[in-house]
Amino acid sequence: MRTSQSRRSFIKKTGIVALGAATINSYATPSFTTFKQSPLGYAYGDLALAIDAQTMEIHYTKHAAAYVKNLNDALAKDNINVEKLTDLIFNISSYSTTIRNNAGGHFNHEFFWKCMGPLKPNPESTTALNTLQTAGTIDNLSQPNMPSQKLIEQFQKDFGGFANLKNLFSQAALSVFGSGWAWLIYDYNLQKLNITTTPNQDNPLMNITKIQGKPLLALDVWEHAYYLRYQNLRKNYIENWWQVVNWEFVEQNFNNSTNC
Ligand code: MN3
Repeated sequence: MRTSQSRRSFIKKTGIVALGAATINSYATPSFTTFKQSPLGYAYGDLALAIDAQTMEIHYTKHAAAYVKNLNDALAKDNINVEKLTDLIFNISSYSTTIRNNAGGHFNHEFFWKCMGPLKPNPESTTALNTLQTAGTIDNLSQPNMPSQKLIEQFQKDFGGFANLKNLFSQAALSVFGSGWAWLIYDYNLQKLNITTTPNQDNPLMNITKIQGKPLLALDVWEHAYYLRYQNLRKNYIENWWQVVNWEFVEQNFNNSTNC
């Protein structure tokens, strides 16, 4: 009896010690990474051509904020410490569904905010537009928010034109069943630009995704991204969204993906 009591006592004590150690490791070690949202970089109302201020505010301060909080909570709970978000994303098959959903949610939203911005005149775009207009090589000339000539030429090469890229991407975004994302990527296998979709909060960098590649542009087609203004009309949200695409960001991603 004395032995059994001692064992119980020992388990009780070590249990407390182990809990104490986990707590210190999770919350007090200075090197333990917690993820944070980056500032949006523009005002909630700046994308009003396509997305109303209230939707942007709720999306950023509630939905996107929840992914970061839930990610940090899940990592602390599982005692996982990584240096960068991509350390999780690239190896996502090694982690729980909770981490997959919330690491993806955090990564995708941080990326999505940068894909958009207030419309501003781009002299290079205007020149590119005029050149192509004269040459008669593009059909949608009413679009004020244009990519640079370099991107337009790449779209011509990989999709047969900027208008085709927009149509293919829009169709892909419309075709997502339920909640998910549409992506323009640099496809590692095909070694060219490609369009793809992912369900839920998955993305093309995850090692569980069928078509993998470097994201250049993303569109959130979860209903929380558009429902206040567009209700069930996802098609109208997608059409208007092109007006607030930040083509400079897309070009930076393109340059990084191909090192040219
Ligand atoms: Mn969202």
